[in-house]
Amino acid sequence: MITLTGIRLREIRLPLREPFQISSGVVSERRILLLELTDASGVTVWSECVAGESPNYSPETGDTAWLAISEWVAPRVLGVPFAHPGDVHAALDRDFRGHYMAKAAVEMGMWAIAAEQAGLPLARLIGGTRTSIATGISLGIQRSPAALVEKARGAIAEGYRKVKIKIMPGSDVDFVRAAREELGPTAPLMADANNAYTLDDVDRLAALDALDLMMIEQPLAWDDLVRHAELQRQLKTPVCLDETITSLDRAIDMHTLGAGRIINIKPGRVGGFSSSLAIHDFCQQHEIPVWCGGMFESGVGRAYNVALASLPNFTKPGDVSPSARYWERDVVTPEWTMDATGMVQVPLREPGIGVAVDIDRIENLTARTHVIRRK
Ligand code: OSB
Ligand code: MG
Repeated sequence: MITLTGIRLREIRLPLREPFQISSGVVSERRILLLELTDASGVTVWSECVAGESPNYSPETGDTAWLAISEWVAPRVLGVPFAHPGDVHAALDRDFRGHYMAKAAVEMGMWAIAAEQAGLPLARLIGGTRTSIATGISLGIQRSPAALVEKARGAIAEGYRKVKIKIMPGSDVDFVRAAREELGPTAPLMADANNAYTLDDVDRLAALDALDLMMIEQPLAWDDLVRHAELQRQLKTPVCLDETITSLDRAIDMHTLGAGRIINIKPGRVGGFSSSLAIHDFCQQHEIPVWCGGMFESGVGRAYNVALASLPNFTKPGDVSPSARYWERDVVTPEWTMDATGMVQVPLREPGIGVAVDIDRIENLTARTHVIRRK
């Protein structure tokens, strides 16, 4: 039984080692929302809300999530007994539209509480079978093709099993072609446009189609399925959807319409673990590969991504890079590391998420906190 007695919201500021540019914006310092959830059994867990600094990826931001958790999510769960964390999604879905990242932060924490109560690693509680997960890197838009080639070459030398190249009009075909030519025909390359194109750009996207990419992620609008289906009919490269897939129903729609052949699952984007598991299972039944996306999470959010990526149908490398790719120093111990073959270990030694927060460091980084108790 899970019965939350309190939620502490906290915003920390964590500077990235280098600014990260995608087609829709740039970020150099993360404003990260961390949660501490306390259960009536005495268990306290940490979770993370993946909403960004501005609404350029999804309509949510850390500020909207702060409001949504305080005003609408917390009152629905505080003091309410849940027999299973799988029941939380429905309670947060009923007559409550959107705010998936806000909901996910709480829902996922409740899975971690269940893991602690069951004495199981989170990965095993949710049915994960892997002991390590394959890792890729997401490279922001660079100044020049040469600068991109240098970064991509370094990433492959470090062991990364997938190199995702952010693209936008003006920084696309020449950049990706340079990487393909310099790194060779078998280098595991893909591109992510974060909605930078329309169907008027089919020629540009067709030029990418000739570069043997593993996939092209979310080329068209953030909430589009119909045009992606039209595009997929014209490309041999699989289209992978990210922004568009916010629920199991959207994953089914993608399959029905032929709008893509691969899904990037980010548990925050789809409202949490129940929804992620449902999408995972649907995709497994329909032979649609999935992989775990990233939102530049701290080591706390990363723990949930690693657990999720240990499920069997996560067959492509995830954007689940080690701590040092993002931060001078992470907020958890141990930090997340990757071996020379591009694998991250799934923590299986202890119950729960498998990392501890460095509370002194977090206190130093904290910009604001807010404690919510049952009214
Ligand atoms: O589109 O996958 C994306 C980061 C922020 C917002 C959107 C995206 C990303 C990434 C980062 O690609 C991946 C990572 O966390 O390493
Ligand atoms: Mg993406």
